[in-house]
Amino acid sequence: MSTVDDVLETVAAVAPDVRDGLPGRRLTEAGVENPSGETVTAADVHADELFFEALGAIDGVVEYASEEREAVADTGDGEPGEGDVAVAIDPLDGSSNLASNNAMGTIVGIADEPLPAAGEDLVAAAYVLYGPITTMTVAREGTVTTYVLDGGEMRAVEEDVTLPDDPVVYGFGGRVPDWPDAFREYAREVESELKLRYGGAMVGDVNQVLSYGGIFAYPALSSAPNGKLRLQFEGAPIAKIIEAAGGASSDGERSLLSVEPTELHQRVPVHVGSKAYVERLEAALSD
Ligand code: AFP
Repeated sequence: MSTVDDVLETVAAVAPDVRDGLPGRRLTEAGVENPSGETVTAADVHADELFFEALGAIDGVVEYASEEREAVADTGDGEPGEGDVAVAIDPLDGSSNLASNNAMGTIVGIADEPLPAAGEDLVAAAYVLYGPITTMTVAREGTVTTYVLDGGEMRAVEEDVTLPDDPVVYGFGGRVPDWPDAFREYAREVESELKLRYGGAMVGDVNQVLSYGGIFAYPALSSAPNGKLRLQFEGAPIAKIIEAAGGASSDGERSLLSVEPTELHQRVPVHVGSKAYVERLEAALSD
């Protein structure tokens, strides 16, 4: 079994423990901020500790980086060798949804280069969706597979997942007054064509786009030109999955997989979904 297989099976095995730890941490803040300056919940910390302990123990996982940790953690496996990987993880994406009992997720990027890695260096990416059913969607070797996690075991339920041809939903983060004019005009067009689906956790919103077709964006904001989402822990792994499913991604100008990594917690405007809507977005922003 490859190190990539080990990582994916370990994420699946840990996911039930993350889910089981949610009820007791529903309204508990950890009293600290993460490197992005966001309030960290006790559930964030718990998930990060579970994943670090399990993933760091895998032979071949030489680096572990998390949205909740300042720096890359060396897992003590020495210099990267053939087949070794670096793992970048958002342990609990959408943790502010816990208080309102809405969907959350875990996002994982698996790279064969040191972190921060470019999206093109991801050999696999996955997200776990803690929804009515706990599922895991994985992109590797150019194809996407969705699994149901039965007691931490991966059971494939959909192979070669692709975005539907006819887009149906959209979800845009940020506040309308904070959107740059060009994005606001684009959004007005999209709103007249698709149905709004925005739940506040990227994994849940992206899974709607993967299931029904359409576009998810957390765009550049007037107050935050690089948007809110992190390239390493959200943008690049999700782009890997959506592009492998026949969709497209963009930071407004180029695929998120082509964005140059400059630092571990760098933010990036994120637009992912059906190719036609991503192409229209890039045209709208280039005018
Ligand atoms: P939290 O993890 O703090 O809940 O943020 C979730 C997230 O990073 C991403 O999953 C969502 O798409 C986005 O932020 C939601 O941001 P808004 O709360 O500004 O809509």
